[in-house]
Amino acid sequence: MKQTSNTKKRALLIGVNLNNGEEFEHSMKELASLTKACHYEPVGMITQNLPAVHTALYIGTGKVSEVKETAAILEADLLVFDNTLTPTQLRNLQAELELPIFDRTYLILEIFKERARTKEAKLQVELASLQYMLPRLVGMQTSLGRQGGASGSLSAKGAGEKKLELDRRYIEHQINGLKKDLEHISTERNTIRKKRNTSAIPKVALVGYTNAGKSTLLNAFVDCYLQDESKKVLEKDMLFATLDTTVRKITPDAGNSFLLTDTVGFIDKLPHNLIKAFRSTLEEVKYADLLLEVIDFSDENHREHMLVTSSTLKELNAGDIPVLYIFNKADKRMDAELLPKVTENKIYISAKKGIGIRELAEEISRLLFSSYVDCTMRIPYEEGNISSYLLETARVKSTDYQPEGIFMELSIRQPDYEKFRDYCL
Ligand SMILES: Nc1nc2c(ncn2[C@@H]2O[C@H](COP(=O)(O)OP(=O)(O)OP(=O)(O)O)[C@@H](O)[C@H]2O)c(=O)[nH]1
Ligand SMILES: [Mg+2]
Repeated sequence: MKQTSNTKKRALLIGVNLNNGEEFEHSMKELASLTKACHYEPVGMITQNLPAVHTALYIGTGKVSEVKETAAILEADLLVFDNTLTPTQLRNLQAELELPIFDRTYLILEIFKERARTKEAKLQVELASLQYMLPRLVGMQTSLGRQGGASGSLSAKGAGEKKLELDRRYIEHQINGLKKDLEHISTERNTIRKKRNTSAIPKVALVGYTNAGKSTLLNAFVDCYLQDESKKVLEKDMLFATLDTTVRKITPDAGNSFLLTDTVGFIDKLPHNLIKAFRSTLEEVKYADLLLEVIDFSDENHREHMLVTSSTLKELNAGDIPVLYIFNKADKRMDAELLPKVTENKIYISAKKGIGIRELAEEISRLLFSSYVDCTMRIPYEEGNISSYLLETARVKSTDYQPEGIFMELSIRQPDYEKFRDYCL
């Protein structure tokens, strides 16, 4: 899909404005970003105000010829529609407009396809695109047929239909195979997660709209507390830079470790198939003790982005997990000396400049470890597993190795205190 700038395919963007709101303008801007992320060049935009989309054509009948003329004038190579086209709309439009037609979902799938790195992410994207393709085979075939200059004879048509049926069966077979592979990976992931659960280190997940700065924040934590460049992840000014889940153990101070997970970003109208396909990756979110919702505070649409994030979280059954709101990129809107700013459940930081990372870690610790109990325990040497568990999960203020056992001055989570209170002095 990669092309050099002078050979980039030219895309004409088409949108239907249903509520005359500002939202539409933002959504068209986002469509242009998605188009660019697919390495196409947006060369023009046609919009139409309608009370409802046209069932058969998406845009109004009269608008179709305007699109045709404009595409010719602008020498467009392809057309990009702002919303998911139904299979019927795609087929009808394809018959009227003799250019390749893409929609928002298709672009997102293409970007995911290009960015997927791990085996699991690749399978997930493959599954989502086959599911998208299956009901649209007819529309896609028409376009292929036209490009190939197929004859309109009856026999040719019969052969086409046969091929279509074979394609359909083949794709269904592929879909089933992919689902099985993914289930298998998901079982493995559960085993790993269970192992992690027994270590009782609280889990914190970074969530939020794509490009908000989640990966940059993970890297800022690595800079601050791990100082190991190899533990860093990709951060980049593009939509969907991250598709794979990464987990890092962060230890701001003794005993206060937590596991920090970076996840795939959300977007408005994220194709449903993709959410389903990425469900196992995003399960990390469901099992988190705390969510860090990263918001691009410098983006004028950040409020809409927050709504999208909260509805996506609900869809992932993660709507009840406590959230700490992180207004990131605050360096673009506020004076540096005013940062970081911490309020009730909000914190204003700059992940890129490393401003507010320690304050954020304190907030995380407060939220995760506030139900801690201070005590002193004597752990016999034969209970080595308990002492190592405590060293890993509790705040250990001092350890003293005496003949009768290890004396530990601790700040320990309430449930662990109940569990080990027999060892308390
Ligand atoms: N000015 C400024 N830029 C930032 C800040 N944090 C992140 N960025 C930039 O925002 C862009 C996106 O950052 P990422 O960390 O890749 O965003 P993400 O949320 O992981 O995005 P996806 O993985 O695509 O969902 C990068 O170009 C970062 O350099 C910040 O605090 N200030
Ligand atoms: Mg990222």
